[in-house]
Amino acid sequence: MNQERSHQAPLANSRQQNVAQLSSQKMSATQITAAQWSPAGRSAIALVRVHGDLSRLSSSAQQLFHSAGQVNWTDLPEKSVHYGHWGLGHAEGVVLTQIEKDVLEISCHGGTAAVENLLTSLQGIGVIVQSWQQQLASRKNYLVAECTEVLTRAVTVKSAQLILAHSLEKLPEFAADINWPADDLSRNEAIRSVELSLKWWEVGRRLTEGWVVSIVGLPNAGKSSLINRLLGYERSIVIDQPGTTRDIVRASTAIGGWLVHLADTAGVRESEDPLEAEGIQKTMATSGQADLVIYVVDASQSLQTADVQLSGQFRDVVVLLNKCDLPMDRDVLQQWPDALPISTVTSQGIMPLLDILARRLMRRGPAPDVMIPVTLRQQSCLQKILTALKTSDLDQYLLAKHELATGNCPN
Ligand SMILES: Nc1nc2c(ncn2[C@@H]2O[C@H](COP(=O)(O)OP(=O)(O)OP(=O)(O)O)[C@@H](O)[C@H]2O)c(=O)[nH]1
Ligand SMILES: [Mg+2]
Repeated sequence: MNQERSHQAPLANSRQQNVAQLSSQKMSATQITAAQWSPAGRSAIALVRVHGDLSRLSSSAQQLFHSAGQVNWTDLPEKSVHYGHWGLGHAEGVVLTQIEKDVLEISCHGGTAAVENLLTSLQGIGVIVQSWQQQLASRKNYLVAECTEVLTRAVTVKSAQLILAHSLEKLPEFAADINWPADDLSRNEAIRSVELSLKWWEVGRRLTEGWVVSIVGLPNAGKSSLINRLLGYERSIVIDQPGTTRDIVRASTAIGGWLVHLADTAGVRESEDPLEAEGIQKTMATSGQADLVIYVVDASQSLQTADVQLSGQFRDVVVLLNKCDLPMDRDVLQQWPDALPISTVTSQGIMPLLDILARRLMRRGPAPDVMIPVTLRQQSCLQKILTALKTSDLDQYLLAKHELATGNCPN
């Protein structure tokens, strides 16, 4: 395995194998494979896909499916649907759909046992059982399979739309075109296009990972009240006592159609209490790495030097003047004349805040022709293509394009 591939981002579910690992398991064209395409766990129905030329199975395989219409399941006509019973003994009611020549879908009861039985019986007649990602990768264009796998991890419609339009529909086409730019003009254009694409990697990786937004401020400013208001439920404890939140309280939501991981943190102050001090340390560490910090000021109190110092410490920060339902301090208003006044009690300012956050996370969408890398592997291949274009290295250009298209780095 090469360096790039060993740096692939981990997937949320251990059953979901990274497509990059799959190219090493090349299936021969004659092999027949089966995979569960519906999620594991409890459900009313499940779906197993069988890929390959079923007429190659031995004649004993025919006994596995007792069709109501007396058909032979290893030789079904394309686009036909058949009800019957699967297996010997206690037979399971199933529906077989021959989607296309070499693709058969078996719908069976959900849960673990029915699917296991089905897959075990298929294994018994020589079918190779795989994960759906393996099956997809061995059948489709490698890069298409990789982008499709990423697409399944998008949790918002907007993220899925970007992955579809800017990765799945752009990258395979770009990787397949191995023409070296004919002149300097087209080479410069290619360089610009790849450079632009690489800039979008920061967005590309967040389409599935999400953005981290940390809520920071002095004790009692209203940070926990704000996370609860943004989430729409009482995630964090709120009481009128400074130092309530100690550990970081995290929760995820969608803001403006983007996946956001909110972190409510411990109010920052000098503290003798080791537990609180530890919480404050965590606040600073988490917030230093966040994509965006929401800094909450209690505007009903007089101006605090600590607020001015602390709010200035973060790279990307949105300052909020909370408790605007109460009379606000004049010095506080003068200190942050452009800050958004909000109230977590009356919800004033919450909708404008959501708009501000959405715009800060994604200032503007990509132009229609931009390709967005969505895995570290894709980003690294594009980087190699860029270097090859800049150094006029045709061989490296072709190698990097080949690697992007196939997941294999030829030595
Ligand atoms: N009037 C008013 N009170 C608020 C508002 N937001 C929060 N509070 C009150 O302020 C107090 C502290 O709120 P929290 O949300 O616990 O504040 P915090 O910043 O999380 O405090 P720590 O966890 O101690 O750092 C509570 O009594 C809240 O009800 C607001 O917009 N207006
Ligand atoms: Mg709190």
